[in-house]
Formats: sequence, C-alpha cells, structure tokens
Amino acid sequence: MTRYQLPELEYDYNELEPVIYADIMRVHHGKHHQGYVNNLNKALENFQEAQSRGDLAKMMVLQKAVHFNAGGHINHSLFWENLAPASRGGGGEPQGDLLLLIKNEFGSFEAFIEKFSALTVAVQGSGWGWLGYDKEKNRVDIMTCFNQDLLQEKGLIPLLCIDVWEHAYYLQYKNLRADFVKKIWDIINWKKVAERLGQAATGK
Ligand code: MN3
Repeated sequence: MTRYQLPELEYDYNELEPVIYADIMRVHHGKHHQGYVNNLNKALENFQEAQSRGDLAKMMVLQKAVHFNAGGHINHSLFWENLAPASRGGGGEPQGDLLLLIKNEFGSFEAFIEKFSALTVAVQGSGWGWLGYDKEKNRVDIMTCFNQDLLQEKGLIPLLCIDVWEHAYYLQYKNLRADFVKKIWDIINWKKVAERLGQAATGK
C-alpha cells in the first residue's frame, strides 16, 4: 500500500519572511501537514483492514477520515508549490495565457486580486480560496472551499490556493486574516500557477 509522505519544500522556512514567519512555516508544514499525512496513512490502513473484513459500515465511517486527511495533504502540497520567496520569483503579476484568462474573466489583474481576496477573507471558519480552471469552457474562476474539501469536487482544476485556516496566519497576524491575504500576493509563484494552467489546458 502507498505510504504518503510530507513533501520537501523548495525554500527554507525563513525564506517567505516577512510575509510568513519561519515559526508559522515550521508548525504549518512540519506539524499540521505532517499530521494530515500521518492520519491519512493510518486511515487508509484501517480502511483496508475493514475492507478485507467486508465491514461496510466501518468503511463508511473511515471514509470521512480518509477524505479529510487526503484533502489536507493534497491541498497543502499545492499550496507550498504556489509560494516562492520574493527574492526568487515570488510576487509580481502573471503573464501570457494565464493573464489573458484572468483579464477575460475579471477585467484586470487588480480586479481579480480584489475579488479573490474579498471572497477568501470571507470564508466562514476554516477553508481555502481558489483560482480554478474550467477546461470545458476554457475559463478561470474563483471559488472557496470549507475545511479540506477539494476544488476538484466542484469540477474545477486547481491553479492557485490560499490557506485561510487560522493555523496559516494566527501566530503572526492574530485575528487579522485580511492582512495575511493582502500580503501573500508578494510571494505567489505565478510561474507555477501558469505551469498548472498549461498542464490543465493540454490535459497532461
Ligand atoms: Mn493549513
């Protein structure tokens, strides 16, 4: 059976400062994400065991733990990749097809940032803000998800996500989620987001 593992980051914990302090990264990646990975492996193991016994009720109960922890692992893995230190390409504006699709949908890059930020800050409780790609219509859209639900469950391919669970910002920004979302644009890895769009559009 596949054992899932915590992905290594392409930057050090302190390299996203001052937008995200090293302390947050240490806890967020090293503890929270590791926790999702550990719990996912455990839940899958128990699920398989229940399956081998044909215990359908137990499987249904365990499915919730699989869903939650797999979502946590998948979403965080995407999140780390779509961040980059400002000194190494983070921030700025997207280019090419990505910028074109954003402009088609929202009018301008600035209008997109404003709408994405407003919707993401407004997530009730814990969740994520997303930019996703609708392949059928060849357009991008902003959506929010609760807890560790996947954007894929809403029929979109994930391009960019921002984690607005309190563990993502509380140590540094306290209750000011809006300040965190305002600053995070300085470390968005638009190159990675564009790469995902390219893969989504060509179906690879
Ligand atoms: Mn998180």
